[in-house]
Amino acid sequence: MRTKVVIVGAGPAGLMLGRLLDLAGIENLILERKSADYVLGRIRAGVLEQGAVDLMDRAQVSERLHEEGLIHDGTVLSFDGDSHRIDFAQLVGRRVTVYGQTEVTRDLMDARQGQTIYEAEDVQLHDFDGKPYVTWRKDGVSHRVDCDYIAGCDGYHGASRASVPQDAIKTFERIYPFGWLGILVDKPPVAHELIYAHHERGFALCSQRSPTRSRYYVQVANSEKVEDWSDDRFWDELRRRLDPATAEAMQTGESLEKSIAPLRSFVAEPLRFGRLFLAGDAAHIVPPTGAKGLNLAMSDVAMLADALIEFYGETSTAGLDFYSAKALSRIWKAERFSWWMTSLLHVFPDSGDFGRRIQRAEFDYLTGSVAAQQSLAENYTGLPQ
Ligand code: FAS
Ligand code: PHB
Repeated sequence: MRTKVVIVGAGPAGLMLGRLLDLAGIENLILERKSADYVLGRIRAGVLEQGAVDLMDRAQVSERLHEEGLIHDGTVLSFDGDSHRIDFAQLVGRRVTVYGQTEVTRDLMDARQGQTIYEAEDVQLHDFDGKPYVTWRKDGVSHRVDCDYIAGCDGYHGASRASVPQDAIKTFERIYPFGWLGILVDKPPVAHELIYAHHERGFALCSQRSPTRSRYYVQVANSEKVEDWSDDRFWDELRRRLDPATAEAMQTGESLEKSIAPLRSFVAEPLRFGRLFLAGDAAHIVPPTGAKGLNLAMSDVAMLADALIEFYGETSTAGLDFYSAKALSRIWKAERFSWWMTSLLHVFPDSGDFGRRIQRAEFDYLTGSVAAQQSLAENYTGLPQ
């Protein structure tokens, strides 16, 4: 078996890359460890930058996004009950679209033309410094595919980055002493736009998926277990972290999904190893505070697709040679913003009184400075590629 590009992972990064290569007539094969239903069952991101929306347009999979996506001109930051709206449209002339990652993944799955092999076990990458090939097992049968290039889109715990020799890769990591307990509920959102709230008990986020479906998060210690959080306990804790009017207005109900996500900042360098390229969460992780994870994955694969299209079209390797440096430049700016938003809005157990005063001063400076708000707005709505 042979193909041009093997993509490991059928999350949003792998599926988007596969779609862009399909449209360019570049043969590719996606290998995914889990079932399609399992991939769709993971509840994750919810906010798309304009760049990601434009990429969905380019991939010709944006019809439902434009019908169902919720365009937001701004967001609300709340700090110990003081609220301030950041008006993206007025500050930087850009906006974001609320559209769940599950829906992005579904749209890309439905449009997939190339072959995707789900429940591919023990995917292994071989000889990506020479003549690359990938092996896997399915239903007890071993398989091999030879290829020109491998795109590692298999997330933080995937096989691709793990296949790189330790002395060939450098990683940068910050693990936060807390995670996000998230709940999905079929109740109308408590507000028209997202609310990011800092409270002495911890961070809270009021997000949404549609006019009838909401997504909420509370910061919890890393030691917390989701089974210890009944729906009622979640709603009580969330209300305590919001201003009284919002807490009063919130409609609660039975959770459709409830899970705890750990928070970390992580970057691997470089992103190219011979004929293997890393993209998406395989290359980097951001704390979800800045809504960057999915959007970074989209911008990575847009760059990688352009580089592969250039190679197969003009036999130029310029895009491939420059992919790592170009992607990392944007990745590190998103890492900085995600770290900054997380530092501003979460309670850190070891920050002390001085640290808490600095957070309050950061919020007061932000809400009093148009320049600071413009900086937040241009980062949140997405920096140029
Ligand atoms: P993904 O992890 O989505 O996809 C990788 C795929 O590779 C998976 O389907 C996996 O099954 C597959 N895979 C793994 N190992 C494999 C192997 N050995 N062989 C074959 N396939 C393999 N971002 C936000 O912006 N907002 C959020 O609120 C948010 N919440 C998150 C919560 C959690 C628990 C996690 C883990 C991430 C969250 N993110 C959030 C970030 C998330 O949205 C990612 O940025 C996004 O899924 C990145 O997409 P991919 O790079 O495709 O990686
Ligand atoms: C979400 O809706 O899941 C979401 C929105 C914004 C974030 C993180 C998560 O910053």
